[in-house]
Amino acid sequence: MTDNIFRFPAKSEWLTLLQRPALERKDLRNLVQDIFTEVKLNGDSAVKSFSEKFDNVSIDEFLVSNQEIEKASDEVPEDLKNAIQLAKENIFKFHKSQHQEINKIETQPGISCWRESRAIENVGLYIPGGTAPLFSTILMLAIPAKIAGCKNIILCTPPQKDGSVNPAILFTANLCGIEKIYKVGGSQAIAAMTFGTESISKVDKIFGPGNQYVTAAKVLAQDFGVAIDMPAGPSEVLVIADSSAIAEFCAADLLSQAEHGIDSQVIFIATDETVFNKTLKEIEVQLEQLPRNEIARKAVENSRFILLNSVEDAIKLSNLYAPEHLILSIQNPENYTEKITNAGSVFLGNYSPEAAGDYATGTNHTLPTNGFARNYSGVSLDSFVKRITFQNLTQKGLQNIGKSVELMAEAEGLFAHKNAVSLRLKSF
Ligand code: HSO
Ligand code: ZN
Repeated sequence: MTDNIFRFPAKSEWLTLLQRPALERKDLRNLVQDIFTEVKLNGDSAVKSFSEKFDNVSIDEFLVSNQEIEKASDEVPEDLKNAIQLAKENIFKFHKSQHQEINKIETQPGISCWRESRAIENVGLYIPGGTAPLFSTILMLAIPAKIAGCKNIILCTPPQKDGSVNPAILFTANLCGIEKIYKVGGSQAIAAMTFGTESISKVDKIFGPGNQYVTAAKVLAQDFGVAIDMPAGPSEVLVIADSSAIAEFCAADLLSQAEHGIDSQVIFIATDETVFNKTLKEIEVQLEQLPRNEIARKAVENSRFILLNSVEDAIKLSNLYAPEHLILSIQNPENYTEKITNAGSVFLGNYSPEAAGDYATGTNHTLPTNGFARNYSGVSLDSFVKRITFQNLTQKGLQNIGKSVELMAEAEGLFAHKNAVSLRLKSF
């Protein structure tokens, strides 16, 4: 791990040392394009054969039945159900509070302008299966979709080898009121939601994480008029620690992101040498005890451990990196929040682990990765609505701006535009 450790690097080195490992994006476009063409042409039968080919599972009925949902509910332990319920309530409260009242503005006497939100009607949620079935992501997507008032919310998730779906996924989807859950994964699921098939309906926007095939398919879906939440990249956390930080906590936070995947990136910046050294040791100790130790170790190898002189510098460096998650294990963290310019979600103080936000504080865990925190927000209620602008002009309002519009239209050479105003002005 020693080539990951940087003690007091010069500012001129910061950018290079923060470079994310280049994503090994194989050119999947052609493969995904072929899948799209097939699914568009042959619907369910194409989806079925791709599931057989890529997931080794033969599914005759994609739609999960009520019996399957009931069985899943019996299989989820009561205490886990209660935990999911608690998370649901907090996520609901926070996302409900994001609702904005209509704000009518009179830009000039007789001219009022306002915006109204309308739900995106048809949304598709993709939930990966794989080594860690992320049922918590269902809460993060379905709850704001419901609050927004999306009419049709469908969910696709890959079946396990025996054709079943992880019970916690089914339980959570049902708890959130998702009526249509389909056992379909991979690019074929994204293609099905893009074009619609006999059994899977076409959607307007696709949300959710996935492997590189799913991400490539989501990117391609946009060519067919379907919007996406954001292109998902590997998970990241950046922890800033001063002398008040607790090394065991820092190590645990870093490893909690590292265990997501071998390509996860964790960055540790300390301003105190004792905390720095202790955290490095503690990572080794905790790694040994983790069931996903091999995954987490690989991610740690890709990561950076940096010692700096001040919290101010640490925040500057963090802003340059634009992490998906930022943890401030420092004294009086609230004094620094204004200085944070690029981050997906921020956790303040020693008792705010990222894991709490991943599941249950109420904030959304679908966040911008790979530097996109510079220009994207995480998923929120806004992600499930469009905003329509309205304007209403009285005679007086049109008189107030009429001359200006005429002049501008004429200057652009657009006389029909000018006329639309002139005719009205003359009629007054
Ligand atoms: N940390 C992940 C979200 C997640 N964690 C789901 C656990 N379950 C997003 O980067
Ligand atoms: Zn996580």
